[in-house]
Amino acid sequence: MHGALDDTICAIATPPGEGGIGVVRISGLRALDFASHVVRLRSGKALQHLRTHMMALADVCSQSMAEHLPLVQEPPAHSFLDEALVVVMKRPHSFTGEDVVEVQCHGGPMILDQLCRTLMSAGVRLAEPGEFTKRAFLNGRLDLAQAEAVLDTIRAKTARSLTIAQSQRRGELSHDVDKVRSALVVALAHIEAALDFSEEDITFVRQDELMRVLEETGIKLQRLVHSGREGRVWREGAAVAILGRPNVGKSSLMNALLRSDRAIVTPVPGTTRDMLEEVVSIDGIPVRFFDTAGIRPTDDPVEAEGIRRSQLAWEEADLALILLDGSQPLLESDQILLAREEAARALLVVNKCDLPRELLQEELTRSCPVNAGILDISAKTQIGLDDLRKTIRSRLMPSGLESQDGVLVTNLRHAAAFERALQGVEQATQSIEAGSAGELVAVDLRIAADALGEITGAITTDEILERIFAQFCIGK
Ligand SMILES: Nc1nc2c(ncn2[C@@H]2O[C@H](COP(=O)(O)OP(=O)(O)OP(=O)(O)O)[C@@H](O)[C@H]2O)c(=O)[nH]1
Ligand SMILES: [Mg+2]
Repeated sequence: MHGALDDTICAIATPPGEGGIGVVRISGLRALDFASHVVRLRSGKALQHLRTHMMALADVCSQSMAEHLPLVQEPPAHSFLDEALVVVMKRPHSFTGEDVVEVQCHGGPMILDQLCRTLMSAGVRLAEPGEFTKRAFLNGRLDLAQAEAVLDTIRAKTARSLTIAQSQRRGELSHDVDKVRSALVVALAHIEAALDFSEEDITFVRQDELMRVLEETGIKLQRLVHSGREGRVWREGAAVAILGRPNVGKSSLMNALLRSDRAIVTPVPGTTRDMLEEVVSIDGIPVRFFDTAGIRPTDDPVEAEGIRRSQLAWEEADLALILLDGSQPLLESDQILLAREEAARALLVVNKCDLPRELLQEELTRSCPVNAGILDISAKTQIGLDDLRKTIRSRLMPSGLESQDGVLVTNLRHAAAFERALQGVEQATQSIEAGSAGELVAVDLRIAADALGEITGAITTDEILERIFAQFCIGK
């Protein structure tokens, strides 16, 4: 549970470990007061008198200084912790909307830890994960979708994911949601007014006008729902498993995609035993590639465990690449893989096309699952890798929606809410067409408007908030 808003919180805002600089962040009603316990400005000024958003040099102490200690007096030598730059951001012009003090010390875990401990002994509470961002939301600095985008911004793995996260953090998604929601709320108000005054002969909204509004919102929601089906990939990335019998060149392909010698490659079949996982940007999509152990019958328990993991990776992957060796005829171990049900959704990749071809086309077509795409590559000479990247991308993003204008839905919670909103609008449209009572139409429109309200947090519950902010790191 997050504490009340009237207490003051602190946390180390920089990642754990050693660094050039480490930042401790303090936020709350008494942030300046508490910070004065540990921070002594070199200028001799009181922290309260420091101009907002201006840096100042200070000494930081590991012992809470008594409040009556004159400002000009040096802190006792034994309690000197570090030299720091301090910035005060006065409410409401701070990230949280509260008074915030950030102390930039040297990035040593000992310094940062002791600084936080001293603040805590003075009465500051250690922040919970995401609590700074949660306060920004509760104080109206960000809506919920923007707050979630703060996390996406931090976690973005490719430039494109970052651009999308930043546009959501700036509020572009929220803006669209608010527009659609207010159209629905206005329609709802008219319907409800008509219900209240049903005795009197007043028309509050013409049916064709109502249908027009519902049609327009339906189209907008449909686009958002569609983008949400693929949007998860921008935010979380997609998993692509490289599968095949031993020695076909899986590890070589992994290395070629990574442009580094990450995986061990040898001419010995059964080289890879453990699964390797690395993220590569495929035209802006963060793709996690899995290099797996070659699948074949084996008595070796280590290899067997590797093969078991390969199969798990296949089941969990968004896309599987089945690699074949073009310089050899199709073997039984290849055929076993191709015959699997999941192979129908895989992409067949024939490797080693720099060598003379021994894999017969008719043999391949015979064993190949229907509709499977086939690509020729050479992991060694990089032939066909660009085509492979393009094909992977279009398999992961078949709609091409991301190349169009307009915001993208990348968060599963938002996607689910848009689906509910769309269902509500469709249901309401059907009710009107069927000539159902206004009450029924109103119920469906209310469901749709509330679902949209959950995205921006206009409507929310503690449970939703807790679930969202628990995903954040401490200090954010
Ligand atoms: N000529 C040629 N040789 C390749 C190519 N790709 C891989 N090889 C060779 O094939 C052998 C096996 O490559 P790996 O990448 O280790 O194959 P693997 O599928 O990971 O093998 P396991 O880990 O044993 O399952 C090595 O000797 C590679 O140099 C290619 O495109 N052309
Ligand atoms: Mg390998």
